[in-house]
Amino acid sequence: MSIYKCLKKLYVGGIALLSIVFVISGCNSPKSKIGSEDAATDVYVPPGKHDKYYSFMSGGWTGNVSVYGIPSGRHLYTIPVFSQTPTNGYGYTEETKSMLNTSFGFVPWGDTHHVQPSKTNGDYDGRWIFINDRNTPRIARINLKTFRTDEIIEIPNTAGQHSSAFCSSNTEYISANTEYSIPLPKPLGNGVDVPIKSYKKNFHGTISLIKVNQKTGEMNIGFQIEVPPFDYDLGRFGLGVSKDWVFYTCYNSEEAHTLLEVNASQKDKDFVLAVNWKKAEQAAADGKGQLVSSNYDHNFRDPETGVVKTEVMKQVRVLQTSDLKGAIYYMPAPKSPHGINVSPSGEYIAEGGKLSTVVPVESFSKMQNAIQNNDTTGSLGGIPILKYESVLAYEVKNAGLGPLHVEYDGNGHGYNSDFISSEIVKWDLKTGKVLDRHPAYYSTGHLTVAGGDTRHPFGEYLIALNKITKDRYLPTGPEMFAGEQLFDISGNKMKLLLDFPVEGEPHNAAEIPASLIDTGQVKYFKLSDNHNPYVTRKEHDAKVVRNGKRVDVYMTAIRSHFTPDNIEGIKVGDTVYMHVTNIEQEWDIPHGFAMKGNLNAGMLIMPGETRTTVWKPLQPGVYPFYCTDFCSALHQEMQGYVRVSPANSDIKLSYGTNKDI
Ligand code: RUQ
Ligand code: CUA
Repeated sequence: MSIYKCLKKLYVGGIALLSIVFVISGCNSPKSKIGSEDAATDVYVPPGKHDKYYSFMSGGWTGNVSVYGIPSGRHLYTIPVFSQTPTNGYGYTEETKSMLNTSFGFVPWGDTHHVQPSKTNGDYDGRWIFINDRNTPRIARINLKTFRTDEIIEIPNTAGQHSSAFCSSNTEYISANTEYSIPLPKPLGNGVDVPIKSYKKNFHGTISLIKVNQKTGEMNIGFQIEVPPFDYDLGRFGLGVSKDWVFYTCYNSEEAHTLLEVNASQKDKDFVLAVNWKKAEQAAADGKGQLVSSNYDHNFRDPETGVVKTEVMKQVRVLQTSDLKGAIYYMPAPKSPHGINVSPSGEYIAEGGKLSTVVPVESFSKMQNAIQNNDTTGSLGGIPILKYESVLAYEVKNAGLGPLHVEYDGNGHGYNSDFISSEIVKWDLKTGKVLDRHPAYYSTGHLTVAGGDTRHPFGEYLIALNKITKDRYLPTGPEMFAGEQLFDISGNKMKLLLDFPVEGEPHNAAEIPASLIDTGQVKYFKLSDNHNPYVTRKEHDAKVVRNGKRVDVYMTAIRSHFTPDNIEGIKVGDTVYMHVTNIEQEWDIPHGFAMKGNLNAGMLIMPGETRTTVWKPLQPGVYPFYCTDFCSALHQEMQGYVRVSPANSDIKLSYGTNKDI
């Protein structure tokens, strides 16, 4: 486009700043970054080639985790976590549904916020992903060998569990918390049935530290800490020098319980809560605090049978702040801080100021000095408050409007996202001097740098996780996917490479190098290792067994038939368990199973595995079932029939494949 046309377009184009930016970008000026053409080659991953990183994104209200390839932005997979997922039957089949048990009952949905990869020495180790459910306080552990949820633990005495699921440097603990303080049962509080207006007196916050078994990854609640009724928003463990500490932002130190947008935004400063988890762990080990009866469910995939089991838990150890002398502090932070992120060395702790125009950055060494010198201004709920000036390293000025989150590139830079001014701002980690800024479209929540919360960030790419998509894609009615933007941050200036829409509302994401994950993948399950109680390893062993009104169908699936595929003698009033074993022993040959009239999702069965669906036929008839996955050229032929007779019929149970029954 000529300069003349370009200028003319500027006049005709738009008045708003944004449209000017768009138009300039269309002029192919050499400095143009937005949508520049060479960006295409930067994100191009040729057919048959793999991406360099896996990006794990929380799915927000999808309740799941979605997996993208970076830099291409390809959607690789969705990992079912807290939501029943009809795509493969997770949460519907007998083997998986217990994963969604809670002390409230079966909860088929979740609100995932923070994806956290497991770490060794402060760096990702490619073993597990942890993720929280904010609404029904739970933490899940995903196995990165199978991309499956292996475990979910509920967190009692907690509500609005937002600042999780972050992990310590060697994945010793995952931390969880209360964002929405609540009344607690006796003896922790005055009971749970109290007037809302008695908030200040009767409501409490809690912090939970969940211990992770280093070999198996299994989680159990180590201990909880009762804290004042503020809203604990986000958290991070320290790294390097600060690795024994965990930090949380909190707002609503006003202790408001209604119209929070006004009433929780009164004070100029709220807090960062800092806890020395090593010392707290010691206090719990020394028997400090009390064992409090609390109901919560612990669901895990039995490693032997592959079937999910629920363990009903009854008590938890709760520490009071008085048990944690010298191990718990508040540090003031400007007005309602949101994100909190620790730099790779562990020295800098930055908060998203949210309602403040600066990003405050605390210094861990100054904090230690302030503790030594008892440099405090009073205390709250037994927690000493360190002086702001004594712990502050610097404030990043001109950090944009509505700063929410910070990540680091490992080359001495911090980056913050801005919700209101829609931009990414890059600054010098030693001084806080702003070095670069780039618009984002629109309203960025989290941002993620590859490895940006580890000891050794990979840098290279930054992704802005934008809340508002508006005009970025073809419209899809009132509801649209959220949009992510990929930046190249390897040079002095950030360069926008790619927009890609993503499922749900990804709150945060983590990029793990493919090489840490792709070599260890499980490709199919060995049939000889299948110890599901209803496994059928050979067609010859397929059978149908009646026990009163319960009928168990032991069925096999292999290209391209089921055994048995004709069944008679089922009656109205029966409960029929269809146990289907996929006896293939090859990668990427699933079979599906769906049954007409079954009030349940279909299921996808991986090679070597058994899955069970329960069917209660309500009317006599002949019901076809079929394979839902196009598994071979004869996939259409992979079907069968079940005859259902009236309750009082005397048709005998019979079954078979390739014979008249
Ligand atoms: S957040 S609202 Cu991580 Cu900024 Cu959940
Ligand atoms: Cu098996 Cu289609």
